Amino acid sequence: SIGIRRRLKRFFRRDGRALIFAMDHGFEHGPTDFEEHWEHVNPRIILRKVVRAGIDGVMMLPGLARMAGDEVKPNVGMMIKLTSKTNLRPKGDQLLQSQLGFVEDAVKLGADAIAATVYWGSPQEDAMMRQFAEIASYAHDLGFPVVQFAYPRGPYINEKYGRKEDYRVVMYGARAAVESGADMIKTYWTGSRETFAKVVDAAAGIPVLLSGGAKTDNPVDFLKLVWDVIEAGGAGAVVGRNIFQREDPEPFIKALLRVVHRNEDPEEAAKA
Ligand code: FBP
Repeated sequence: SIGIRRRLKRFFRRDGRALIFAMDHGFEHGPTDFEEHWEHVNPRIILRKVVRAGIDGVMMLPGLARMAGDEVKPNVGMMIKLTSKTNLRPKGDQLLQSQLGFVEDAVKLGADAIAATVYWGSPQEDAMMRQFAEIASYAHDLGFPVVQFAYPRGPYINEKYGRKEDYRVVMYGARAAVESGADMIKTYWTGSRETFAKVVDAAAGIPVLLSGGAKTDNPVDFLKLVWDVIEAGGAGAVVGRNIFQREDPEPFIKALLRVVHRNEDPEEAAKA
């Protein structure tokens, strides 16, 4: 619908690319993720910084949106994620994300898009698929785009492919996201431009964004990774730890924006 298309555009610049800040870690990993730079455990402080640096969009769970959503200026896309899991669960039970909020809540909180994770290949795939279908059906009815964090994981994937980042696995997850109705996909890096380009192809025109991952010691290494994603036809990145675990995230975000939107060489972007 026109509503879905208009809202999706709030995240992307005219080049069709976006840099989105992710901040669901306090729930999904636990507050220890913020200990690298403890000040950023306060959502207002870090959101103010990322918005000031010119970020295109932000992603969070409903509670932080309610508390600090007013830091997200009207020109910044707001993505509200409705599923998660805590790291407190036994490892074997962590292959399922549960729904912790509802589409209507997200709409009331000013969301421009609704996000949900699916662990494709998990023993709990059935429940997650159904959960995604319910969220997507309702959101689409109301004219809201749906973002799928398409994360293949589970024992069978490890057994058959060795690692969840194998491009055949990531590509499968991206394709499953498309076929289950996602309007935007967030997924893992496959290790090379060639393989990531296949993931982008499998998504058949639905934008594919990189899921940031653990902070790299050298900031330029992360800029290079994002540059590879862009060169492979990716639509940008959703980045958490590589932003909020840095002492001074603002210049780093500006460098990321130059790589994403101006195809600037990572070394040059880092210097500017
Ligand atoms: P990062 O850039 O820090 O990796 O954030 C992206 C993200 O998807 C978060 O939204 C989420 O909390 C986390 O990574 C999940 O990571 P994992 O399930 O791999 O531990």
